[in-house]
Amino acid sequence: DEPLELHVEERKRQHALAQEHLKVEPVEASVLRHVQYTLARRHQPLTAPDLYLATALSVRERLIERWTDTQSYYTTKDPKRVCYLSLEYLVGRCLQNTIHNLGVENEYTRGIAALGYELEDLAAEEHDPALGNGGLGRLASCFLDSMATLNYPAWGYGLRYRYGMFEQRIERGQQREVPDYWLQGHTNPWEVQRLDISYPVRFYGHVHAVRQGCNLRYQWEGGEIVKAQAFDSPIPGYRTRNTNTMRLWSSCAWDEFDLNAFNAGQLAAASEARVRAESISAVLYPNDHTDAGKELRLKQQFFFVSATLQDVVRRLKRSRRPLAELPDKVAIQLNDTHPTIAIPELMRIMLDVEGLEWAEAWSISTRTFAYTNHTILPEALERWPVPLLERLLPRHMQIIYEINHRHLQEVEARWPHDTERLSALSIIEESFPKMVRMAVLAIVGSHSVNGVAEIHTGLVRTRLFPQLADMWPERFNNKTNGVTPRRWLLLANPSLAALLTKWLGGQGWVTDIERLRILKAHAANPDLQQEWAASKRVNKLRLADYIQRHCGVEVSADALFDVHVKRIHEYKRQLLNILSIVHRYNVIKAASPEERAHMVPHVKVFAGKAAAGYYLAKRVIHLINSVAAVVNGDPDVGPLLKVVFLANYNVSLAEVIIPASDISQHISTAGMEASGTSNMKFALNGGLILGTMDGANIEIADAIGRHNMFVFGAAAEDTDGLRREMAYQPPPTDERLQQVYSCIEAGAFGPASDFRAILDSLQHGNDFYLLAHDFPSYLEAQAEVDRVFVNKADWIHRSIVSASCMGRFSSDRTISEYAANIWHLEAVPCPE
Ligand code: H2P
Repeated sequence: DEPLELHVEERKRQHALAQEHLKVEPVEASVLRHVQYTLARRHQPLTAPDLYLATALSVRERLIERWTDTQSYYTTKDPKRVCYLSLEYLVGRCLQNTIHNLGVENEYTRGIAALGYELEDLAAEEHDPALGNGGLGRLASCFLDSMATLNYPAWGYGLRYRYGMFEQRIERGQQREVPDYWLQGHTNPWEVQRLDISYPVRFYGHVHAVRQGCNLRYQWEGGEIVKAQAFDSPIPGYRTRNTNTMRLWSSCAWDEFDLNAFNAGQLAAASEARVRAESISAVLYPNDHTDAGKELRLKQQFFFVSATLQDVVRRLKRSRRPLAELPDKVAIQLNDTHPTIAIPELMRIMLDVEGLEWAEAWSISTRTFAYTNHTILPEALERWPVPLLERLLPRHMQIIYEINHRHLQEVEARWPHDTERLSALSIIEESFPKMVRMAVLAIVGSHSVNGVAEIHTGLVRTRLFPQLADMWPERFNNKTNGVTPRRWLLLANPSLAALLTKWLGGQGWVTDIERLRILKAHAANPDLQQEWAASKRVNKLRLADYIQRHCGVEVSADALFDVHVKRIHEYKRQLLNILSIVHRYNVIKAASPEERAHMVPHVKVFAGKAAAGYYLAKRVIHLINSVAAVVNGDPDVGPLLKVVFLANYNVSLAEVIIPASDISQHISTAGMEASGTSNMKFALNGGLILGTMDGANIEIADAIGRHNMFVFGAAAEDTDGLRREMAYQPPPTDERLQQVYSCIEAGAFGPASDFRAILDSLQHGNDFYLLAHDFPSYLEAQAEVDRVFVNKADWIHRSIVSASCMGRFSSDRTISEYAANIWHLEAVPCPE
């Protein structure tokens, strides 16, 4: 045998050779090499999709170079790492993000131009993977970008859904869901299939007790085994060598094919297990879908968590460390309750596989896990039926009972005979059937519980889990969300990015948006104002072009662009917005030519998906499109009002919409939106906010000055009282709102029956979301928007001030706080 060192030396030499090669090979040559040898399309004409793929493969080589270096550096240094467990990621397109983070944009822009294409056009060929529902998934991707940029040794773990969030089409004004087979038609150049990394994951089966000395040990046996196969996506930091890993698990059969069944002539049965196994990572669940496919969803959660923990434990063992050191080497962040089953699974591994005693295992586990809560909406607080858990994960159910038993003993010791407290604090809800409250399990089993904005954390403490906060006040903390300035400013808004680089004397702002504050002092500078307005115009023209191409509606960039984009949900109140638009339409129709001459023309932009089973949300989409059809087709209204609904909202579309907004709406019923993150993106791009005092709007108002925002509506602390009053004595409906109802009922926007459910929810329901209550103050705030908009200098001044005061809302700040206060993590910069 040759000595090992020889191999190492030889590999070093090859590596240096490869690096030299990369350095000298011009971009064109590298891209064409991939066209010829990877895609094997030497004799065909060059098409944009081919060229995109070849470009991506060329960039990928540089990415992989950094990634493998980083990973082996981490292995040598063996620092503490963080594992971010999330069932959702909204990554967005990768090509330009990677090029920018690697700092090779000039080379690639020139190289691609030499081949006769524009880099941006090629970038648009990339399919935008939608492995998430909304803010929660996008936050996870912003976090991964920040962790890499800040050189934290971090892993993002998740599921590689074959079908992500559905593709939304609008047909006859209504949403139609089409499967989003994002992997179809091409290889995904941004992932590496790790055939060397896979784990078995068990379901069902039974628990077997064995006596060991005077102890009983439990073994989980039988059932069904599924294989978790790793797919890695390198996550590059911005202008740093550090390149982290997002590891997504894909499910497949442990035994590909049942040859015995096949030989016995049972053709379908032969591949049955494969089909069942593959269904686990087949589809992403929409988050407002409460009932469907409960068992499959729980299977997804356990599948992803089990593979992840096996991976974590394997890594710890590779570095020859005992499990007792786990909390010193790994922090695990649970993104919402979705991965909470990780707590009993880690306990099972430590107790049943590694033979630790309960007390030690529990101490290791709680010091490792931390949990983030993202909502106080009851529909999103997961509860799993005990019978389902007993069947699917019998050992875990036993462990959950044991955790609960010990936890309740502690409660009893501190508050003797307080049965009310006991039942509030129990992990098990004594209903029929009994349910496991995953959020309570997550809090009991973690050392940190955080909300995502100040007001939200307050509500988590006081309204959602007051008894738990009472028991462990030190566990609860706030980490206000943030967004990455790389994707949401540098990439999405090239004209504003260029302006900032010029006025701030360099690109330092990209990793430190606090620097934008310098601009505040120059907000009245006419040169800055003029350039600022010009940049906004470029973005508005880009969106106007998109609207023209996709909706066939012509809009003027002189109009006020008023944007409302996010998941369609009653609490986010797209309905309130469209009702106010009907009112605006009524006002325009009744106005004299002189009055019309003074009106501000508006373009109302909506986008967002409604969960497939969410009836009312889908009716709201229908209403928006029906109003749009009438308004846009009314020549009498002309350019004063245009309404568009842009189909299939996703990260890429957000990148076009956000930089173009004059106003964006964040108008949730106060107390219901945990944070919101698009509000941050809009403000950072110089859009003004029309919003309620909810979520992060409150902190944004503090940062930029409340007078630079248009605020309306009930305060969070008043909503309960208002609902009670309303139920006792319904107040009279605002006349303008009544007129809006009458128009809809009279069929102005199509058969009233189409919107009956919506009207009923407002008029005969309890108006839980307080639309009627907030309507007058909403109109007032809109009138104020119009008054300010006509004064261009004042408007731009506010726009500059808002953007320049958004420093706090970078996900770099958020991640630094998680690292310092929850994960206790050091940065590990990989040497160049
Ligand atoms: C949720 C909350 C938002 C929050 C986001 C990230 C679940 O996202 O509702 O208020 O900003 O998580 O913490 P969303 O509604 O956008 O799907």
